[in-house]
Amino acid sequence: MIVETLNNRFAIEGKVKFTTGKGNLTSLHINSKYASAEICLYGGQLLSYQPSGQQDVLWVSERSLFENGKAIRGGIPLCFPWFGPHTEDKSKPQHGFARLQHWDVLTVMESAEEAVTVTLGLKESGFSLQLWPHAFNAVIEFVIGKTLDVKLTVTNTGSKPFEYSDALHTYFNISSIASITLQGLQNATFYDAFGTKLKTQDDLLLHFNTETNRRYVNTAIACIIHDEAYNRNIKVSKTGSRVTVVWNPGEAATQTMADMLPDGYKTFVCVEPANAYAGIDMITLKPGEMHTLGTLIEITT
Ligand code: TA6
Repeated sequence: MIVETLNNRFAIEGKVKFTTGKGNLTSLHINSKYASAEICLYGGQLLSYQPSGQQDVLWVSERSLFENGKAIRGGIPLCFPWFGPHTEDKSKPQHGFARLQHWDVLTVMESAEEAVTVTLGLKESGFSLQLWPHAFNAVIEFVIGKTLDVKLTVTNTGSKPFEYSDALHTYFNISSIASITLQGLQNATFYDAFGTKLKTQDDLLLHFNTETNRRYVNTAIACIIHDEAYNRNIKVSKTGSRVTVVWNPGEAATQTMADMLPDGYKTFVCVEPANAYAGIDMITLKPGEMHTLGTLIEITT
């Protein structure tokens, strides 16, 4: 749908408007009482969430591509219907196809708490069916207010059961990877990247001195990013998720990524509510069933 039509249907004077952004992709800009935000319809991807008086909570790479068929590096990429590489066919896109598709705007509403709620939808298409032969209805809901509430709900609209994994692959904007810490995963068990050996985190706080790529399993509790230089803590709660992925590529791996500046790794950390482990934490839906993966992001100083 063209920007003018979207504005005619969904714009709210002074609060919500659609524009054509980088790479000719359509973006939705929100200015609610307590925060501003930008959502790109390509990928259904939240690119910015900035509570008043704060640095942006989300990080987007200065070198990110904004191009059909390529993932946007930053914000909250939606990983669905698989997380990471496809288990059987490595030629299929990493992290699934949801972040490579244009999502439809379903609703834009202002709520009594002076937040703005936006829902976007994605259904099976010729493109998706080639990659994953299932009928589905995915809805991503963003509530932009004093806090940020994000929910990805997937319904099986087909006639046979399917299995999928998903993640809200959130890139948090931080002052410096060397000085932040992450709390909430003490005693949790994790796999290093795609490793098969289960380890336990003994420490209360996770520090980032090198490339970090951990999948914590069977953990449902909130994580807190402590960022002294930005004078804030970011609390990341979640629902419908048993895996938390924590990722920062560190210096060496960043040099191999064309869509990142050489020092890009220094100013973000990914903390990702997920159901992401093939064979352990997949979601199975029978026809008509649905599942919601959610995260609530709050600044606590
Ligand atoms: O969430 C961590 C991870 O799965 C890493 O293995 C790393 O590759 C990252 O996601 C980014 O993936 P992307 O396909 O966006 O480059």
